[in-house]
Amino acid sequence: MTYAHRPIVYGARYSVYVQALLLCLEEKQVPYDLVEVDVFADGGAPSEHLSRHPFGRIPAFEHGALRLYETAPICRYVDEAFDGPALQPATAAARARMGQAISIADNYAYRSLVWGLYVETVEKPARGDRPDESLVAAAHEQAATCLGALQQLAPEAPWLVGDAPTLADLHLAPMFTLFLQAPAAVDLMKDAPRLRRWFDGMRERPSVRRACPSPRTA
Ligand SMILES: N[C@@H](CCC(=O)N[C@@H](CS)C(=O)NCC(=O)O)C(=O)O
Repeated sequence: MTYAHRPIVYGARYSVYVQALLLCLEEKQVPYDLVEVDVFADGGAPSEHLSRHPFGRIPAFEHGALRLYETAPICRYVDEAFDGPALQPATAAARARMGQAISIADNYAYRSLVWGLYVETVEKPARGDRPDESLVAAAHEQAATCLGALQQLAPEAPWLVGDAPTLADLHLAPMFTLFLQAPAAVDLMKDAPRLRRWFDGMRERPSVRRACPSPRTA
């Protein structure tokens, strides 16, 4: 399929939020351009990026005249504006469940799984820095709650919220790619066998292999 405008993603491949959007574009088989923006560069986000994203985060997105930021609504737009497999469930109840999983990711999992466990216990030691143990302890507790909550969303389903992958699976897979490298993940995942099976399925998807290479940070 060709489109009048090729979407542009502003961001960096190491970002879990950029990866979630790239996964969405890959699953829909939409060609896109990625314009590199490093918000962690010395001095913070480049000033021209603030016109795309007033909070200086990545990703930002353009499609023709439409400019968007915030990953969840961008992904909903991509799913609805382009051909390809539907990435949102058909029923209102299942769509609400999908939104709930995405909110868990944004409000609780990103901080604990990515920053509290991956960055503190994998990335910091790799660059010779010591983890902040109080931060790690708090993240561990929050991570356990996140895993329990995610397991309960659709206890019998193969994907996070049902019988087919949705935007929720794409939103969370990049966060899990980092989290699973943290030493604490071994024990935490023992209590989350459904999530283990889910992630084993996700990591086999060609989109995940392309969009979630192993990491730098967040
Ligand atoms: N709520 C934003 C979160 C995006 C986000 O936090 N991106 C991170 C990279 S994964 C970022 O830009 N961090 C820069 C910073 O915290 O200064 C979204 O959904 O897009």
